Amino acid sequence: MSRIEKFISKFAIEFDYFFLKLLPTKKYSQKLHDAMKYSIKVGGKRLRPLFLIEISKIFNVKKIMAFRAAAAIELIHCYSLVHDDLPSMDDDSMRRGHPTCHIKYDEATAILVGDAFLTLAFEILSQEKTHPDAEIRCKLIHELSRSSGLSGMVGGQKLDLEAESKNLKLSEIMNLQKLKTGELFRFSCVAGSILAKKGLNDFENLENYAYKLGLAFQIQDDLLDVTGDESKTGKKLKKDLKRGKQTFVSFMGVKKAKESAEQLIEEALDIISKYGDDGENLKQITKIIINRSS
Ligand code: GRG
Repeated sequence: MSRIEKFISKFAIEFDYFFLKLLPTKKYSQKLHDAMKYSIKVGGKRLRPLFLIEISKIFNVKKIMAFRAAAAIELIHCYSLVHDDLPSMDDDSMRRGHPTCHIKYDEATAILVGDAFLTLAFEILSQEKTHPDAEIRCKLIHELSRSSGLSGMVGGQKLDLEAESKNLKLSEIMNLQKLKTGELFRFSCVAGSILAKKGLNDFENLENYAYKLGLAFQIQDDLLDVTGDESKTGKKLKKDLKRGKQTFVSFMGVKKAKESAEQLIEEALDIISKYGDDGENLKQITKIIINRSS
């Protein structure tokens, strides 16, 4: 394992300890509580929290504030995966190397796990511990709802479901992926600047960085779907291929897709070079996006 890989897996352990403690202790339903814990404990790379926290470090944001905003984005991500795996969506039985939530429990429980994660994310952002300034909390809530809702991930998911029966242009695939995947990365990348009360310049810079990162991440995901190893990704591969779904790889081929992802990462690195030495760790993490195998 490289230094940065060790750093990332150590981060995931520290983050998960904090993350699990944010789950409400009052158990209205033992089964729902267990299913929520299960969906978190099966793991995940925690990339969205990692980017949020590393960018927050550049702006000297208090650790507790960055961790709480990071928990909010990871809750949205976890909700989206639980719902995406449902029979009415992607119909998957394995995720992160374990049975999906609706297989382990049942469909109704999985729907409620997603709903509970989604709402808990906003509850966390609305609390004073996230930031003493109500205007900042409100801005975080605004940006997270934008990223996760109709003009973000939910909108992208619907376009993706409809894409199975359509012949999309490359620009349409890019737009779909920008919404479905890129928007959550957008929140991860701008949250630190909001918490630190930075101006529009940093916000837009980081937004631009996030879109490049998100696109490179999605291209790598498409590449892994074709060339990856199921024992490493922890999920079924070659699904897009079997369904005849258009992806960056089906459009450009493996070689061009790889080159595009590398180009996007170069451009992303260029954007954050303005943070100098403070952004060194972030640079290393940015490169991991296209070097990952899971
Ligand atoms: C159900 C509203 C709704 C949205 C679902 C996230 C999503 C939208 C669908 C999941 C399927 C998919 C391939 C999404 C693209 C983004 C992606 C590759 C998610 C997986 O993210 P990782 O690799 O997962 O960060 P881990 O398990 O490491 O957290």
